Formats: sequence, C-alpha cells, structure tokens
Amino acid sequence: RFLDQLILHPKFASAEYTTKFIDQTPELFRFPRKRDRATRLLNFIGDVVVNGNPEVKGRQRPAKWTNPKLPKVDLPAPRAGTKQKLEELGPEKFASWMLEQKAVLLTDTTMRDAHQSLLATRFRTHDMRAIAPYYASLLPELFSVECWGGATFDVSMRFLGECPWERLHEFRQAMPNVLLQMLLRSANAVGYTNYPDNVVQYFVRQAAKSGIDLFRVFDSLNWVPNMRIAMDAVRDAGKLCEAAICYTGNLSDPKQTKYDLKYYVGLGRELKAAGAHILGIKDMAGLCQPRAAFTLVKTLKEELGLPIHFHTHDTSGIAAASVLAAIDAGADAVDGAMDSMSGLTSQPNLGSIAESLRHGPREAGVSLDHLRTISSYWEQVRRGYVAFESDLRSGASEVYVHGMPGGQFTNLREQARSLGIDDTRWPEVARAYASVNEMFGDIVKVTPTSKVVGDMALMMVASGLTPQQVQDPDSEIAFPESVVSLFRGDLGQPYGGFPQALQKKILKGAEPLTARPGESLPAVDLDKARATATAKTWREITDEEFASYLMYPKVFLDYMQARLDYGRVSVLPTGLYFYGMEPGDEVTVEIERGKSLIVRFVAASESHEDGTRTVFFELNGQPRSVKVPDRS
Ligand code: BTN
Ligand code: 3PY
Ligand code: ZN
Repeated sequence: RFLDQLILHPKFASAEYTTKFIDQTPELFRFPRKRDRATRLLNFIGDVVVNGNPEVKGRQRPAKWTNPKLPKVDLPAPRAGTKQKLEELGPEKFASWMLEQKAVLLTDTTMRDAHQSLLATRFRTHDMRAIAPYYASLLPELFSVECWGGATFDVSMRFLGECPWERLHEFRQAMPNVLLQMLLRSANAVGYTNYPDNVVQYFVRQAAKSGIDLFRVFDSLNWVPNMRIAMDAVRDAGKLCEAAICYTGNLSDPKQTKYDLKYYVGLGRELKAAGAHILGIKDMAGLCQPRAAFTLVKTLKEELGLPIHFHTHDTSGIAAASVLAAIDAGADAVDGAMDSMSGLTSQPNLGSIAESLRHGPREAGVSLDHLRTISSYWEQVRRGYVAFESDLRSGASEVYVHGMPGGQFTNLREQARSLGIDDTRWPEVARAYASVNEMFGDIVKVTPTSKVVGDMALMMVASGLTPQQVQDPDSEIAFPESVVSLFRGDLGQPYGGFPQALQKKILKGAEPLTARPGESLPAVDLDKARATATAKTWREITDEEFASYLMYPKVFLDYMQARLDYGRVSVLPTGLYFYGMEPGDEVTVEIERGKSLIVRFVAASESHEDGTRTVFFELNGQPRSVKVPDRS
C-alpha cells in the first residue's frame, strides 16, 4: 500500500522529490485501517451516540421518531415512459413530440428543489431511494423527476457524508422509465464559481453517462456566452438540453424597463440559436405573477416555437395561479412538488395542479391517487428533518421586495442566525438584500449571484453599514471576497453592465475582466489532477469521484476521509444517522440488497484516560465494541 501510494504520488512520479519527501508528505500514511463495513458503521453510530451529530446540534428534534412507512400497494412493473421515448426519438424529435402531444407534462421536484428550498437540501439518499420504485410503477406518465444537481451535489458530500453519484445510480436503477432531470449552473457546473471549460465538459459527460437525461442549464447572470460550453456538452452527449431563462423583476410593471418582454424574447432567441431543445422559464424567486407568466409564455412560444417548461416557487403564495396561467398560454411542461413538500419557498402543489387540469383538454394523465400515496410517504419523511425547517408559516408578499430565490431563503436565514442576527432582525436583512441589488445595478439573483448579494447584505446588517457608506468613494470598506470576484467579472457580465463607480471602488483600481472567464481559465491537466487526487486518497478513484474532486477538491477529500472512517453512512436510517440510539434500541441496517446488519446498542462506558469511550453493541447477536473519542 505504502509503495503504491508513493509511486502514484504526482511529485514522486514526476521526480520532483527530495529525500525529505516521505517526511513531508503525510498523505502517504493515510491507509485504510483494516476494518469491515460493519465496524466502520459501528464507529459512526458510536460517535453519534457519544458526541451527537454536529449537523443537528442545537436544533429542534423530532417529537417522536418512527421510520417512515412505505405505501402498502402492489407495484406493477414500470411501464415505458419518457425515458424510452427519448431513447426512441432522440432529443430533437422528442422536443417535437412535446409540442405535438396535448397533455400538460409534469415534473416532480421533490427530490431536488423542494427539499433544497424547504429543508436546506438535507434529504438523504436513504429516504429517497426507498420511494423511487413507487414513482416508476405508479407515476410512469410523469415527464421528469428533478432529482440531482443544484445544491444537492455539494450538500450530499459536505453535510451528509454521501456520494452524489451513488445517489444518482440508485435513482437510475429504481426509475428506469422516467427522465431524470438535473439543474446545472452552466460554467459554474454544480459549484459557486466558473470552472475551466474542460472541467465543465468532463462533468457534463460524466453526469450523462451516470444517468441524467435532461439538463436544465442556466446562468446566474443570464449571460448566454457563459452557457454555451455546457449546452454543447449536453448536446454532444445526446441528452436533452433545456436552456433556462432566469426570470426577475416584474414584467407587468410599466416602470420596470430593464427586464421587459423584449429582453426575454431576445434571450430566448439566443438560447434557441445556441441549441436549446427546450426553453425553461426559471422563476427561482417566485416573482412571475400570473399575468406576467401568461404574456411571457405566450410570446416566447409564438416567437420561438420551442417547447416551454415553466418553473416557479410559491414564496408569495400565488404561484399555482402563475402555473395555471402559463398552462393557459401554452406551456408544455410545468414543475410542482408533492403535496407534503409543496408551498412556501418550494414549488406549488403538483397534485392540485393536476386536479385543476382534470376534465379539461390538457389533462395531465397521472393518477391523483398515486400522487397522494407517494405524498403521504414524504409527509412522514419530512418529520424527520424538522431540524432543518424554517419557521416560515405563510406566503410572504415581501418576496416582491427582496426577490430572494426560494432555494436561498432558508439558507440565508441560517447564515444570518449563525452571525448572531436573530429572527427579529430578518426584515433588516431582507431590506438590505433589496438595496444591495439596487446598488449592484439590479442584477439577476440566482446561485451564485444570489449568494454574493446575500453575503453583502449580511455584512451590511452585521456592521450597520448604510448604502450611502457603501457607495461613498471616501469611506473605506472591506468588501466580501465574493463581491470583489463578482465585480471583477469572474461570474461573467450582467445585462447592462456593472455600475461603474461602485465597481471602481470595489476593485481598487484593478482591471475587471470583460471576456468570458472560461477563455482565460487554463484547462486543467486532467491526468495530473487525477494523480494528485488519487495520491490523497487511499485507493484509485473512479471517474465519478474524480468529477467530485474537480468540483470540490477539499470537500471531496474530507468526504473520502469520513468514508474511510465510517463507511457508507447513506445506508443508515435517518433517525439513527442524526440522533443515534438509546440503550436497548435495535435497528436493521441494509448494507446491500438482501444483506442486513442487526445492530443493538447496549451501553457506552465512562471516559477513559486517553479521552475515549467504549461503546458496546450487539451485532447480529454477537457482542462488539468500538472506541470513540469523547468530544462531548
Ligand atoms: C460526514 O462528513 O461524513 C458528514 C457529517 C458526519 C458527522 C459525523 S456525526 C459523528 C461524527 N462526529 C463528527 O464530528 N462528525 C461525524
Ligand atoms: C441552484 O442553483 O441550486 C438553484 O436552485 C437555483 O435556483
Ligand atoms: Zn427553483
């Protein structure tokens, strides 16, 4: 092992080493301890029992934990669906089919946007994979299941100790008949900043290979030059390229002349020319009111002739009206979330939308009964994630003031709280967010630009800065790094440009970039990067893992270390994962299909002198113990 690691190390391989190399390269000594899968998992459970899972520390706990029960229904063999249709027709003809057929096509966002927007993206693979076969059997008429990308990629590794690719394989295997859809942030891929072109291409190719059929591609500044590399990669992989326009402002307000109909039509034309099979309207903040939705969809359909897929958030409480207006105007596909995961910052209710279409000419064709069957599973699942619920209780017309994306709302509230800005001061944050947007020249706000605006707003509230002070050329301000980066042009160019005086102040004389960042970012030497990644882990990494490394080197390596210590924690039931066990509790953990462990927690010792505690279990009836560092 040691020799393998040594030989694989890029410095060793390229002979850039000295005699001190072995002393200076600690990762050479990071071997897997010889542990079986069960021992690793017992280490994890032992750690949670002794120290608690830091991810839920200080947060609300579920009142009474019971594992969610799967619906008691027979599962017929999955009927052929949109996945087979895509394979049969190819993406171009598939898009024509969307236009020709009459039914409103439905996308369920529960396994991506809904939990990103309601529960800080914390749904675990364990809870999602269990219900996935029910989607395939009971809802074969769905257009697509949005289940990957956006924030789920990094959250799964960073906070849940899971591999996002394993999750994708579970979905693909369980749902062989519906399109699997992901959200891709163009040049930002599934990260927060532009990546070199060859990294974006590598990532898209891998996602396609691993099971994604439909890529919703957007740019956080609606800057088409920044979308082309990703769009071409999707097309080259033979998958569906849904290029999305991010909606902002208010189309119906005659005083708002920046983001008007002309702007959106122009953007739509550019996206069509760039090769979009489907045009997405991505209303990430839920600002698109019913009348605006009608006008926008009708005009875009007439002008472009592409199928239109409408996406919104229910933050205001009236999003369903917008969806129905979009449908009246001819939208081909719309997004919603299952009953129990809908509303507020999430998508509007898919079941109610489907019900509203019933007996009409564009009936969606899904079984409402089956939608409810699946929703009641999600209702139970959601109870286990109470630690991540926001205390938002009603629709908020305030969203028309700040324009915060649904997927950011709960996260920003958390960020504010962690800076000591308590809930009573939330309206200040919302106001600051709006004024930052104004100072920045009224930009599109969606990951990652929304995060930049949020960072600036929090800074202003935390340090009591006014917009006047921020803009005053004579007042010294340490801008957040993300703000400097935005104004340097690292995320691309906003429509109408940056406000010049503020840009000058922020950049302190440095020259901003005006070209596409990807043009000047040097291509990553993939062989070398892979050798580096391999040297830092304890085994050869897969192509998928390498894609994770390219996106998030540090998060990935930390995840690999956790994986080494604790094994595949995604197999643990959620109650156990977050809250551990009480003495006497027994759980069954399925570590692979048909192979289970029965774990009984007996007791934990007092702290030993070396600062560890021994945790006693019975594993399949046999006594087992692990030693856990006591950090409690
Ligand atoms: C991961 O990195 O694997 C995801 C978070 C895991 C947290 C666990 S809970 C028990 C143990 N104690 C810690 O401080 N971290 C891990
Ligand atoms: C994401 O990029 O994660 C989003 O959900 C943007 O709306
Ligand atoms: Zn969304």
